[in-house]
Amino acid sequence: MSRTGPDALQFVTLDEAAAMKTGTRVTFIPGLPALYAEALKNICHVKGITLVRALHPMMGVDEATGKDRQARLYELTSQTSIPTMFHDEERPRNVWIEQLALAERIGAPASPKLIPDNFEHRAELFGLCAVVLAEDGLVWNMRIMSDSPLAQKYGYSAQASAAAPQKVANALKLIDGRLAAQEQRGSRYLVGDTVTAADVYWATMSMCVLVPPAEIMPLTRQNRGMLKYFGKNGQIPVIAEALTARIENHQRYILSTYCETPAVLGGDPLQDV
Ligand SMILES: N[C@@H](CCC(=O)N[C@@H](CS)C(=O)NCC(=O)O)C(=O)O
Repeated sequence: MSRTGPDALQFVTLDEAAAMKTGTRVTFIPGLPALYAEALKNICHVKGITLVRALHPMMGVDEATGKDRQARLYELTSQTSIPTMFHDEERPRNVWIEQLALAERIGAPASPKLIPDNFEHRAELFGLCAVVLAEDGLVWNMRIMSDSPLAQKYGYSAQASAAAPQKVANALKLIDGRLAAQEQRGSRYLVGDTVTAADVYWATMSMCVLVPPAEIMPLTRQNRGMLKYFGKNGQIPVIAEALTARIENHQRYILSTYCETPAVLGGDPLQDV
């Protein structure tokens, strides 16, 4: 077990998580709302799934041992991205679409259905989620807007980077248009008349261009740089132009109504904003 303070949230190690034979375990970085991990946590929250939080090893080489810090994670999952999800003795799930299917299956019987039965709605849901979460989607393009070790993993080049803000804006326009059409029908949700995975994923991932207030996303020593960076993304002119009050209202509504708020992050909370 690892703790960062006397009352801090507990995280088991990756090895402990992998060795457990029952329960749902998801990897996180304490204090940091890594977007896909944060979104999966919110999905599990809506589904009434109790999570054991495990430590996700950071990229890079351990100074003491000279070894790749993610070697064990790679051994267990054949990849290194955050989050990985273990459930009972099933194979680990590393990709959002599989994690969502698992959460839907193991969620509490009375919890909202996040993947609609209606196939037209389902097609809309997975289309919207892919525009936000899949390769060349909104988050992917947000990551390559500037160069970094993470951006390099996602195909950073000067050309791809220059095209990224417009792609982010195009995704925002799609979401806004969708919300407007739904509003006309009298629905506050992206698909149909009830909350779905599209709302939960979008509301969480949209933080990368629209930072919610501290009542929703508290500040930590670990996340302040990231939140500042997210805030600056939202000020890039083409993105700022596409960020509507409708998008903001939907984000706040979904996060504060359905998700874990204020977000519980572990790490070192900061009082000052
Ligand atoms: N594997 C996830 C995506 C999660 C993801 O892209 N995580 C990034 C951080 S935002 C990451 O950990 N990348 C480093 C790596 O792949 O090693 C999925 O496709 O659902």
